[in-house]
Amino acid sequence: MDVMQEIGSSLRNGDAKKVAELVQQAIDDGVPAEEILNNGLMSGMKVVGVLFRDHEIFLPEVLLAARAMTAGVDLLKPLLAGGDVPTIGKVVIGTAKGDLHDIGKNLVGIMLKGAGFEVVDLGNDVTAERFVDAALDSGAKVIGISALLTTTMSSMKDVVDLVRERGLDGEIRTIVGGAPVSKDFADEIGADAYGYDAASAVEQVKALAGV
Ligand code: B1M
Repeated sequence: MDVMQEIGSSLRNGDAKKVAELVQQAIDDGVPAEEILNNGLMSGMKVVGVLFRDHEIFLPEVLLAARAMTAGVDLLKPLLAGGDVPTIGKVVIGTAKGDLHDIGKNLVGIMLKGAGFEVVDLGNDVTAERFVDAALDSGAKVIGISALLTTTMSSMKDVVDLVRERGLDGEIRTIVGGAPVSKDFADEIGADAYGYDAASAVEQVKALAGV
């Protein structure tokens, strides 16, 4: 088994210590951070999702896998975010109301910081009011909303609608993303952009912020 497969299987076993050790080993061996993220951690988490869907593992195991993933991502953070870069804009991010999944949203935040954005991270289970108020308070021109549940995708529309209701469209732009979200859904709810993954989120936010 190569180190990427070992990272994946240790993540599936919820062994945060082993994941951290292996990720560090891969970093020391010069494996690019994006490769460790995609071929090790994300691949492992994909399998966890399938096993959970098929009732072969249960919530406590998924929670342990999530902790193991976070341990790995924490080590990759400085590499993904890069060095000091000049600030090019401000973005408010968070996970939609009712949704506690934050690993993908955190990755989007890391990559945005790496690209030079100041990121106001509101965490998870964020109401439409908190998103819009935070953008107004911080002067952010973009709000990024993540959702992992089909049941919380509708909360994204609440944010887009509230931006409109307050007469802020054009001034504050919205981008949505997360595993169940699609470009069609983004268009349907009137969001300004859709990010497929963290890297595409950065490209889209740059375009929205005009930088
Ligand atoms: Co849950 N969960 N979960 N879960 N969980 C899913 C999402 C599920 C698909 C699993 C499954 O059944 N196969 C399923 C949803 C089904 C559905 O809605 N149709 C599910 C369920 C059902 C649930 C609960 C309801 C289970 C229960 O209680 N019975 C519950 C809900 C809790 C709640 O939110 N209210 C629940 C709980 C949990 C844990 C807490 C145990 C844990 C989350 C821990 C945490 O996040 N801190 C968890 C996990 C880990 C998962 C899976 C296994 C993995 C998610 C993840 O972190 N992926 C997930 C299965 C899956 O997605 N395959 C599953 C890795 C992450 C890097 O990817 O988040 O997709 P992702 O982010 C990507 C892109 O989507 C994109 O960029 C990221 C990087 O590429 N992206 C954006 C994300 N946000 C973006 C924003 C953007 C742009 C791009 O712009 C703003």
